[in-house]
Amino acid sequence: MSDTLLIDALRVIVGERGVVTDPHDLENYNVDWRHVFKGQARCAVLPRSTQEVAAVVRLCADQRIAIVPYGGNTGLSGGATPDDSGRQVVLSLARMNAIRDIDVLGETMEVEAGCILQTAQDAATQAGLMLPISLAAEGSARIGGILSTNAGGTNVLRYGMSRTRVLGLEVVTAQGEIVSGLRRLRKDNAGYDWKQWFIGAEGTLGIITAAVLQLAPQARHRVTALLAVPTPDAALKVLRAARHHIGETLNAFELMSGAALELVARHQAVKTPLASSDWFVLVEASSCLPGLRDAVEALFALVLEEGEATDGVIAESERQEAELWLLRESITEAEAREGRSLKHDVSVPIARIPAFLHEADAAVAQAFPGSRVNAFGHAGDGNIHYNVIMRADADGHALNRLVHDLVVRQGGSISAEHGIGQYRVSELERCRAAPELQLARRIKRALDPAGTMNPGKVMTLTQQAD
Ligand code: 2HG
Ligand code: ZN
Repeated sequence: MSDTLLIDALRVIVGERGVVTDPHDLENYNVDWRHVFKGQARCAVLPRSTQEVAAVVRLCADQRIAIVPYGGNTGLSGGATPDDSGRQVVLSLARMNAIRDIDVLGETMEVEAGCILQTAQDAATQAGLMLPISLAAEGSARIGGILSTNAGGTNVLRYGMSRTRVLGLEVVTAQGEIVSGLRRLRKDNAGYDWKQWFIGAEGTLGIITAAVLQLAPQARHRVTALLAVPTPDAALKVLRAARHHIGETLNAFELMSGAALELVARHQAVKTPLASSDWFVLVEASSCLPGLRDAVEALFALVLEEGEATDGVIAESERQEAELWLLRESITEAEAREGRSLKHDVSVPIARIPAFLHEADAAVAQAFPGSRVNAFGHAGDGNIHYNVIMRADADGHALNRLVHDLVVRQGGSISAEHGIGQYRVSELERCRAAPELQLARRIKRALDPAGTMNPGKVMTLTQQAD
């Protein structure tokens, strides 16, 4: 099918304004926000309804045209960036952004894939509830992308990954059929839980068009605090004490190196209220019941007395809370301004974080002299962003292999929350055992036999052995 015929056919489905072909406008779809991944889309198409998504997918499936689903373009693994063939069609969900329904008693929200996370959070708050998915990119990330990548964020410790929020899902399959399972049930054991196949599949099996999300009661009493800790080991002792003393109220337990906060001070002019330290921990806890602040103060007195923390501050106002979070949420931007950095979004069993950091720091310093480690992350979940700032000519693949080998040795994962996208395909295939990879390929072939759904992401299909 010629470009002109394809564009005309797409316009019939989604309307004149729903197809982007202008090279300047296509740039948004060709490049990820960090400008690390670049491709060339044939065009971008923006359907307004699930029926339109299905019609676009059917047209492309007929013509064997590959589709790259696209949310808020906030990913860090290139999952929404087309290849450079100029043949792939980017399908953006941006015009499907309705919040269809909020059920206050059942604590659920039915929402379309293109809704921005923050909009969905605000709607839940207005209804007297909360949507407990929280991440730095929440002002731009869209629900479909969040679910397709099973995004993590800062309160996974308490509320789980995005997957755990999903009660029901509506998808368009690779063949262009609409499968709707928009049930708002907490209990639904009727056969295979097929929605899990699409959550975290990064658009390689079909397109998520809407979801029913499980909301949570608002935890109105909130305490946010920053602690200086001497070592990652001490940070874990604080974590253990926090889990023991304030238990399920702990939303977030974020570890940040002193070096990470120096980057933030340099590039974002945001400074920590505490004296310099090798490590810091940002803690947030919340509860429906009063008395939390006293419990957190008692906890802090304890860890300061034991020497597990050396200094600390508890936010006194919402403004101060926001200032403490700004430190944490500015790290990614600050790192991007510092120069070339290679990201390692790794997880290890929590107890092994100190050993991993120790081994990785030594190995990286030895193999890549002059590189600088920017380590921070969701220590309460065992997830460390072990990013390395290095010279433009340094061998990034060798660095990735070195870090990932150490992760695997500690029983960890080479992607905790950012997904595989196009960035980690070869590393996943190197680090995961063959039976796991074969199982994944079998699912891919069953659901997308023509291989038109986001090809080249998550896995390659060249090994046809199984
Ligand atoms: C975060 O935790 C994000 O802030 C981004 O997952 C991490 O920049 C990164 O590596
Ligand atoms: Zn993160």
